[in-house]
Amino acid sequence: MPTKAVCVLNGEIVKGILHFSQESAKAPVIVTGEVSGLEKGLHGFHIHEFGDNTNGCISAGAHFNPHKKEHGGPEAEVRHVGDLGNIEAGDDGTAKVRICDNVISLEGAHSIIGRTLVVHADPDDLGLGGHELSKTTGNAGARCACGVVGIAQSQL
Ligand SMILES: [Cu+2]
Ligand SMILES: [Zn+2]
Repeated sequence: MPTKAVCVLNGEIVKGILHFSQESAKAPVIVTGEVSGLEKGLHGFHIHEFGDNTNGCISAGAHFNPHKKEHGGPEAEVRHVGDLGNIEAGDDGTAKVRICDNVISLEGAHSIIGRTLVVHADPDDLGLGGHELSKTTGNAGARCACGVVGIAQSQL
């Protein structure tokens, strides 16, 4: 049985539902779903460390980074575990998400269960932008919406 998780994003304007599925502990995690209410273009998409939204998305802390590495793109060798890159919204403000990632997991030390998924206002420069924030956050700007990743009903 694959392990499944779900995240509901409930920002002021930005909304979404993301589904996570993993066939086994060593298998990639498939992330699918839709995010609406975005400005057209790229938006940083990360797992942040804490599943704490007491002060909105700010309480989620920094990018999930158990190995104390620099920020990077999802395909980069040096990245935070939580670095999932960008999602891209079309003219209608909706991003259709389909990500396959080999670093995040739904179990073990890289588990994202109980942590927060954040969608940002700006593009993640994947660590390459030369901005003072490039190597920590990808300079992705404000947190438009966030939600805690939780265990899903397995039959869904
Ligand atoms: Cu982020
Ligand atoms: Zn990062």
